[in-house]
Amino acid sequence: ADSYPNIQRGSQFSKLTAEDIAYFESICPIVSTEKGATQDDLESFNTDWMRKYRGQTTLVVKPKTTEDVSNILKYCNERKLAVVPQGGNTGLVGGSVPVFDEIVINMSAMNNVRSFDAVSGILTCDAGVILENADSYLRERGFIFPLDLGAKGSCHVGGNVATNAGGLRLLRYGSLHGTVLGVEAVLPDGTILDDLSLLRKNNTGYDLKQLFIGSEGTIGIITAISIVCPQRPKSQNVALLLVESFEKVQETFVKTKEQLSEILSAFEMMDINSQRLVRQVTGKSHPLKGEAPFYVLIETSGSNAEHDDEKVGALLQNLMEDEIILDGTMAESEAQVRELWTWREGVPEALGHWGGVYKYDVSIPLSELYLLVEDVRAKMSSLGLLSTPENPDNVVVDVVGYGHMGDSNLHLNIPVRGFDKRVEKALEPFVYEWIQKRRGSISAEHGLGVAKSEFVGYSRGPTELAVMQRIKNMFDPNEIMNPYKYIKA
Ligand code: FAD
Ligand code: 2HG
Ligand code: ZN
Repeated sequence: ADSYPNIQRGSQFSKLTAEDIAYFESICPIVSTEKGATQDDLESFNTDWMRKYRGQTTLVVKPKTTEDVSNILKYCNERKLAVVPQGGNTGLVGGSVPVFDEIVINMSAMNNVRSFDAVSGILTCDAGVILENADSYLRERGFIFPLDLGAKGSCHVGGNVATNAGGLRLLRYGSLHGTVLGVEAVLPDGTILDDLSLLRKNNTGYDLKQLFIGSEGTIGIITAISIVCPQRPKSQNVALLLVESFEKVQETFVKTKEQLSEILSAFEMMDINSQRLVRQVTGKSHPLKGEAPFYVLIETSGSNAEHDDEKVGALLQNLMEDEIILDGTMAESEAQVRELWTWREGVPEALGHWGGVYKYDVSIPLSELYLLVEDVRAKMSSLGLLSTPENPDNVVVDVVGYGHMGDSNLHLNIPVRGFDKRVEKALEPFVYEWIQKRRGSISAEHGLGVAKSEFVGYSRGPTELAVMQRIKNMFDPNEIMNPYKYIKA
């Protein structure tokens, strides 16, 4: 794990005392080395999902109510104790774990649904509700959470809002900036900001909740959210396609939008390397027999199974006849729907199978989306770092591209046998400069955390960054909230 050689602990921050611990213990459950917890007990709070980032906290607090959060932050602000808000700790940019000894404020004990209105579809719940639990609650009532992602079994809805997660169905349901109607948040000085609106429309002043969506714990702690949820689709279809070139993937996308229009709910692209890795790690056989450079997963969500089946069937037939795709298969049961999805959702897990992985989550104009993967592959190859049949043990296992093609969002991944300075030097700033040239984004949906904060200038100008810094200073003048991360102005 990184030991943050380029970051110094903020000298303004206090160190925890026995008195501090006693205060926190009087408020809520805590995990503390002062109270007999071992480093092992703290390991899961200190280490991120990728096992790339590791902090050294000795204290985790687990507030149960908004008032608890308020008391904790007020105290920390007065004492200048730095904190890290933590949801399900599935973030992919090192934002959810401490860098040094920041106190972890873990939100898992705030996990109740507060209300649901079956007429409007508006759900209000605590920030610590696990995404899959929120979705199960909605399923029982005929509704669906408008966000879905591979980490749903662990991530929190508060964490999703704090990162402005995009996920697998953004194409259909839009971003959280549109679906989240309200936020309850605690500011660093303990103020409870109640912007837990249940309204679709409310043009009365600045839209404060928007600032919290994607703020990654830098201006306050989200304690509850309200979100508008669609009806659960009665019919769902998934097709997996085999495509010979990225040009044909784009043609497939155009045809798919034309023919499926309102029922299209996901359009995901995976390259052959990603599929080989999933096969290698899971030992399963791929549902498509042949091999080709690209795979596309299409999902539809609608209200009439017969109508939807017909549309997807006709699309597949046309794509085959027009020789846009080489092959395709359509799920014929719910079990098959899930099975086909594993070839997409299982990619991040498979990538983590070796010693480490470098991840780049980028937005690129669609026509050049895959070119980045090809350029990085060529670079790794020319430097002799890429594994080949002749040199199967080279440090770079593979160069993989996949992602939310429907949103022009590529996930470039470089799985390695161990984190390696040579690989890092070849990737950065190369990838960022490549993105900047095309006016893309160096962080499409995962956020900045500690991983991307020093590179934000590749996607944002100095004026934008200066305004962001003013916002940060206004909310958090003592800089106790998730320090060393997010933007560096
Ligand atoms: P954490 O990881 O705990 O925290 C993330 C950030 O939010 C941190 O900066 C933290 O300080 C802050 N934070 C957390 N909770 C709060 C709160 N209540 N108030 C204030 N700040 C808070 N992301 C996508 O966008 N799309 C995907 O498709 C996707 N797929 C994934 C698949 C896998 C297998 C994995 C491991 C991750 C994936 N992610 C994806 C990344 C990640 O799951 C999301 O970013 C998720 O939204 C993080 O939620 P969390 O509760 O785990 O937050
Ligand atoms: C996904 O879409 C996640 O599966 C993870 O955003 C992306 O592994 C990644 O780079
Ligand atoms: Zn993603």
